[in-house]
Amino acid sequence: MSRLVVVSNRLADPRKPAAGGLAVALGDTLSRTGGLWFGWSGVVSEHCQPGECQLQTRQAGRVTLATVDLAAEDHAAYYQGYSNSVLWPVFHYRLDLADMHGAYLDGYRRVNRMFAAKLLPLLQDDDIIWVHDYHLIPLAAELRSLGCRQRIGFFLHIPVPPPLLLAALPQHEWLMRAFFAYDLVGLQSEADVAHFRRYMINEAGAEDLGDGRLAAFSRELRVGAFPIGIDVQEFERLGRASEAVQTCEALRAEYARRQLLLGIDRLDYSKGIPQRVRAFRQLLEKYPENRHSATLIMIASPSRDDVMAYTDLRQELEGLCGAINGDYGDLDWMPLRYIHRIVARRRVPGLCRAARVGLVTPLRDGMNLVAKEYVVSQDPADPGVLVLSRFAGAAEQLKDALLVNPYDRESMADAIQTALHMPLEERQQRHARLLTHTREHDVHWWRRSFLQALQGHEANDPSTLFTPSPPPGGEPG
Ligand code: ADQ
Repeated sequence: MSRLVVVSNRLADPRKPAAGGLAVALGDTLSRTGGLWFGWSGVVSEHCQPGECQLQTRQAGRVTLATVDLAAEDHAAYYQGYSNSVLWPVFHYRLDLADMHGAYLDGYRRVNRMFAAKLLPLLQDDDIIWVHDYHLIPLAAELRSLGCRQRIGFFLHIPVPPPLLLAALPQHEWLMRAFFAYDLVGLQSEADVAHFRRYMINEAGAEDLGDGRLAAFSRELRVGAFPIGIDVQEFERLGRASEAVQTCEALRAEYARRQLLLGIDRLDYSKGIPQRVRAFRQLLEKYPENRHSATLIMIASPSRDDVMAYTDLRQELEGLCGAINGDYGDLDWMPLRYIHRIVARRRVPGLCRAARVGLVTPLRDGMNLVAKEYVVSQDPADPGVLVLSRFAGAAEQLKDALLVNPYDRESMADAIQTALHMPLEERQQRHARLLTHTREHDVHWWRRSFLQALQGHEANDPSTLFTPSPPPGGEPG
């Protein structure tokens, strides 16, 4: 059995309970094969030069964790810059928020090159390498240029926008060509696959070989949808534990006369949080019977505070929340509780179970795991209703949710009204179908299907080793 090597921007000790579903799922396989997990340590170091930080390794059971610090300049250009101020907004269709700063690309490429150079000596001949997410798109190209011949798969956790939006990226040819250094590219949804294929065929001149296979730059690539799931069993276990049960009971007691609605997100502009507050305001305006009853709890964890677009979002949201409570609140009822904090993972199932309506309404999302966590947390005998944006990857799978357009305040308010008043039998039927799908397509199913596809993929002829092209503007330092 081949050893698995996982590469991601951040890594987690898979033995620690706080690591979460993805880390646990990857950790399972890593532990079985005695694997290696490589990535950034999370440390911004003053002791190394850009592109030249030291490798550190430590054991976590049978898994080797190999990490590299980042110099401050690299952190600013690779992580905050190109990854989070260019790729994140563009891939979430927000060209208006992209900060196309030339120096960011230099740092992005420098860090990917450094990672490739540090990782290469750790690799064994029959390793299977699985690279994760937008921070590391050019990693395989850099590895190949150093002579790496192992199979390499890539999974993108965020959406792929339509070709014309991708083409707005100044270095799109360079970036997209780098995908051909992989053997398999996994995306979250069929919509993402369609966009990716159309870009490669129309903009990069790739040949469509059918069956998800594309040929270009003397290489063959397979692309497919592998929608990520949650660790259902682990989440159910959490839901039965005392902290989740107490959280649910305390909320139900406090809000005995109310109907709770819940939103849990990272505070990110892709999550459609202000739009959700506006739709809730519209609900109170249009359906006044919900006043003194419907209460929205919104827990938005701090995220990327040092990127400008996030500071603006926070201010906008605080204004909206203050206004709704000021305009509609009463001595014995506040319509909205906004909490700008991360809540302990152990409490999340209890929060979800107490909520009659789960509001998952991103403007664009690769998948959105909160939608699946909400489904799994419900009491099947008296389940709540999931209101889900049609623009979340999860909407392709969770068709029994109430699907909404988060840009349309009026129809979203109507959907919330429907959710609040949905008869028990319909709630049960919808929930049963959502639960079956979420169970069958859990995180272990996702990991197995991706790795089977990667292992089954006919490897590219090693003599056609991919050579990365320099980005426009010449070789970065
Ligand atoms: P994210 O955008 O981070 O991930 P998402 O899928 O929404 O996220 O998952 C977030 C996780 O963090 C969930 O497990 C949720 O419970 C937890 N969480 C969020 N806010 C929290 C809070 N305030 N307190 C406590 N816990 C909180 C990216 C992509 C997604 C994709 C995932 C996985 O953007 O589209 O689903 O990767 O591929």
